[in-house]
Amino acid sequence: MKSTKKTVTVAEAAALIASKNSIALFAHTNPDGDTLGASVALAVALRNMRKSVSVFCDTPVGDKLLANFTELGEIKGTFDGKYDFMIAVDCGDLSRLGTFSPVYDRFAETLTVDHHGGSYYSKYNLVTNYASTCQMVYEILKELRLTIDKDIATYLYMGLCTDTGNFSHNNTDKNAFLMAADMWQYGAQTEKVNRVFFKDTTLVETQLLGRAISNLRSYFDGRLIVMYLTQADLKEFGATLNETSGIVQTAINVDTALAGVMLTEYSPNVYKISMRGKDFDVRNVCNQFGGGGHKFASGCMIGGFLEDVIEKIVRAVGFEL
Ligand SMILES: [Mn+2]
Repeated sequence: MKSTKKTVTVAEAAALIASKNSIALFAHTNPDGDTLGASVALAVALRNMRKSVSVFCDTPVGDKLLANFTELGEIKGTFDGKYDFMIAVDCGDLSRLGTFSPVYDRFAETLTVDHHGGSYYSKYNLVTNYASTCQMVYEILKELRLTIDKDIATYLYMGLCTDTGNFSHNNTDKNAFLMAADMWQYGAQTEKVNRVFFKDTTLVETQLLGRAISNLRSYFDGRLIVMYLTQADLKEFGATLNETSGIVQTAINVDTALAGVMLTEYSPNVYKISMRGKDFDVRNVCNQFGGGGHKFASGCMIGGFLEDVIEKIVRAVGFEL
């Protein structure tokens, strides 16, 4: 716990960063394109200022990302060395730093750069409600008058593009499009970022999607769409649980759907449930089963035989529709 916590402006954050020599950056646990893009862009740019910078994340970056974006390979999973300054990038609260939370919390000189409008857990807090943390890093780099090369632009674009859902979520505003234009001008590999984050799938992921679609059921005139995969399905394709993560989107994409539900058999007769809502509060439903999340993107675990679990969900959703 920091005894004094203060809010800082972009200019103040930039001045703080400029005054330090060795800096540790922390991406959040289970990293997304924004935390990775923002921290690596900041690291590369600050090294051009002759600063010593390391990036830490408690979760390994996936092979697909590493193969396409080589600088992500520099991210370290264990803490090392001494630093003058620590920055938490895209972390709405201290727990988002995962296993690095204690080391960060014990250190005096810390700065949050985040857009979730969350808690103030650092000594200095640069917190906005921007669409992405990469937009905040862009402002810091401009303040420091650092050159933005094509790699930095690619990483900044990565977070902008992923946190706006490829410029489709309702957080996509004029500033997001203007920054995209700037990144394109600096040489960002926009097509590659789009392909890796929004198009590429593995063969197994596509096979699982096909099976889940053939298992699709519609209830309440299509207002609830349920899809599922059993352990036998996963085994048949030699798949792991995290290869099923995007499938729920197919359920909620049905135009009539207010709720989309994906059940994956996590262990025998235990189902991991992902729910998405359109103007329908799925968190409320997941809460009833001890889960939670966001209002329109939530999850829970339910034990039982497949048909019983589906029936429980249909009843709980039907009650709220
Ligand atoms: Mn973010």
